[in-house]
Amino acid sequence: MKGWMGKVRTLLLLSVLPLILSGCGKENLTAFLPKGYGAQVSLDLIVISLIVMIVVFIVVMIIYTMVLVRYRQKKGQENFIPKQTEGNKALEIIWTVIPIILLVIIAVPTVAATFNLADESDKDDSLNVNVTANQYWWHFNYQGEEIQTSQDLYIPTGEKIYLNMISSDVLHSFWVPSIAGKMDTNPENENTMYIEAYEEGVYWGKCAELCGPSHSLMDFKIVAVSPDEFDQWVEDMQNVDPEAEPETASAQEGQELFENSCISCHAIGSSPTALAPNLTNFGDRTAIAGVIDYNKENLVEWILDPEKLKEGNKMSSAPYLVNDELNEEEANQIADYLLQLKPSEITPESANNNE
Ligand code: HEC
Ligand SMILES: [Cu+2]
Repeated sequence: MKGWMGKVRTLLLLSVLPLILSGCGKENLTAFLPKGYGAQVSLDLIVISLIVMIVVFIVVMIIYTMVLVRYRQKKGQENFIPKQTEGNKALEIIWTVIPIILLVIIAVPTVAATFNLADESDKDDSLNVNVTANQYWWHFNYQGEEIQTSQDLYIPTGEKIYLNMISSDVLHSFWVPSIAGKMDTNPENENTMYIEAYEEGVYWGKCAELCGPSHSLMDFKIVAVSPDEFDQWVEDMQNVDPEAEPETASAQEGQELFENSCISCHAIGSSPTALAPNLTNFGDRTAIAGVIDYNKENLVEWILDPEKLKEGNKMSSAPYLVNDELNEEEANQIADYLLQLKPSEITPESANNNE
C-alpha cells in the first residue's frame, strides 16, 4: 500500500510540474500574458477551446470507466456473450448533435475574431509601417514619417498600428506572442495585420517560419511607449544628422572607416536601404543583430567575424571581410562610433522602466 501511495504522489508531482515550468519563459515572450489586442483575442479563443476539450475529456473518461467497471467479465461468466445490439437511433442522434453544438461554441467566437482582426476599415487613418523580413533581420519603414529602423519596432500604446509585411528573400513569419498572433511574410505579396499594445514595455519577437541556418536567431522587439514619448522619438529620429561628427577622436576615425566601407550596405538616417540593418539608433539597441549580448567586445567580434556569431548571415560576404581589410584597432574605432549613435532619450530601457 505504501509503495502505491508513493507512486501516486510522484505522479501528482509530475503533473504539477508543467504548470510550474510554464512560468519559466520570458515574461514578454508568452502568449499566456497578453499585452496587446491580438494576443488577448487569441488567448480568449485558446481558453474557450480548452474548456470544451476538458469537458469532453472528463465526460468520455467517466463513461469509459463506468463501462469498464460495469461490463467487465465476472467470475463464472467466462464464456458468456452479452446481447448484441446495433443501430440505436436515439444514441446516434445524441452523439452527432453534441459535437455539432461543441463545434458551434468554438466556431462562433473564432469566426467573429477572424473577421475582427481582418477589418482594415481605419487603415488609412492609422500609422502604417512597412515591415521587411530578411534573412535574419527585420526592417521597419514608417510610412510618411521618413523614418527607417531595424530590429526594434517603436510604437505608441493604445493605438492600432498597421503592419504591411513583405519578405526580401524567403518565407518568414512575424510573431510577437504577447502582442499579437503570427503573420507570414511572403516575397511575392504583401500581408497586412494590425497590432495594438496595451502597456508600455519591450516585447520580444521571433521569426516563426524556418528560414535558414540562423532562423532561431532572428529575434526582434516591439518597443511600446506612450503616445507622447512616441511623438518625441519620431521627432528625434527625424532630426538625426547622418553626418554629425562624434565627440571622441576614436569615434571620428570609426565614422570615416564606416563611411568608406560599411555604408555600401548599412544606412544611418532615413535613406532607404535593403541590404542591411539601418543603424541610425544603434546606440539605443539592447542586442547586436537581434540576439547577441550588447557590449563593445561582442560588437568588435561581430565586425571582425559575424559568421562566428550568426551562421549564414548576409554580412559575412562583405568585401572588407573577404579581403581581410580591417584590423582589430579599426574595428574598435568603428564600434566606438556605432555605440554613440543615440538620437533619443526614448529607448527600450526607458520603455521598460515606465512599465
Ligand atoms: C554586404 C553588406 C554588408 C556590409 C558591407 C556590412 N554589413 Fe553589417 N550587416 C549586414 C547584414 C545583412 C546584417 C544583418 C545580419 C543578421 O542579423 O543576420 C548586418 C548587421 C550588422 C550589425 C548589427 C545590426 C543591428 O541592428 O543589430 C552591425 C553592428 C553591423 N552590421 C556593422 C557593420 C560594420 C561596422 C560594417 C563595416 C565594417 C558592416 N556592418 C558592413 C550587411 C553588411
Ligand atoms: Cu526568418
